Amino acid sequence: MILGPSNVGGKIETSFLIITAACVVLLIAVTATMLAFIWRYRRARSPVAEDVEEKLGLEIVLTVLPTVLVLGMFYFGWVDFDYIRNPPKDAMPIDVIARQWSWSFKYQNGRQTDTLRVPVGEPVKLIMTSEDVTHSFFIPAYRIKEDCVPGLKTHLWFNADQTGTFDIFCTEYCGLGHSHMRAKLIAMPAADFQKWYGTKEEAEGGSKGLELLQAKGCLGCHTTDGARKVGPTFRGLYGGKVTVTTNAKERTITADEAYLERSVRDPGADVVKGFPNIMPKLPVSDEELREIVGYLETLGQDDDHARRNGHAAHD
Ligand SMILES: [Cu+2]
Repeated sequence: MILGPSNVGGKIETSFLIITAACVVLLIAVTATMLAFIWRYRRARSPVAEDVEEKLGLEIVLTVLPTVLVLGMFYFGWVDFDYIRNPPKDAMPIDVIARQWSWSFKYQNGRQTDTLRVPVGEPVKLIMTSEDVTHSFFIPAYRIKEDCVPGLKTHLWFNADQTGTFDIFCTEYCGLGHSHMRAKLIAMPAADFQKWYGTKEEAEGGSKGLELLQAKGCLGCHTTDGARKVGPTFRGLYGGKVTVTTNAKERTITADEAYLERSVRDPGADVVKGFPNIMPKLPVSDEELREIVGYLETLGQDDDHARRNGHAAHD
């Protein structure tokens, strides 16, 4: 049994290696036999074809051996598949919500984040669905992958064996922002996890607005630090000038409260120059929208960032 960063990863790795080893042995055996036959039955030595007599013993061996081999592969595959498909009863459930183009993770106590945090050494069950199109949840390091389908609940489970940060990808092409649909899995020592899980720690600056941006998955496409992603950064957005396309006409407007609210409620109304019109409409209540816009205002105006972001400069 190979040890990986998760229990499941090690099992898949073991099955994979057993099957690969069987294939290598077969390849060598078949190739060696073929070469021996080429030599043994070369024309110079056997110019005339001989009648080949039926050899029952050989036929039985050639039937039984591959059957045993294939059933052996099936056995290893099935046992691990069964293990991987059936989470233990005490596994901690976490809801995974996929949407264009971000992931949300919702814990039993109502906590919602854009980073999947799990305790090492405890089984975790992911209950997954999608809000729009079909996505696929993939943790390469753990060798697990499952589709997220709208209207359907699918699941995965694992037990993190080691602490660490691992990539999460969407592996089902789901639209223009697909390649940005990434998240992180953080496997933490159980005590640290309990501390994080138990305290309703406030996000940077104690902002409810930032928490909402994380929970709604906005930060999958936008940043708060000035970096450009699929969408414009929020840093320096408020109060600055933005060049947008409205009804196929380009215009420069001030990013005020009304603009920010409209951009959330009706993302296609004013599309920022240099960015594709791909933002989905997210379910946001009026109160949540106020919190979000209030937080965006604190990120304030900053010409430098604004210019880098493709916004019109002030001069
Ligand atoms: Cu996706």
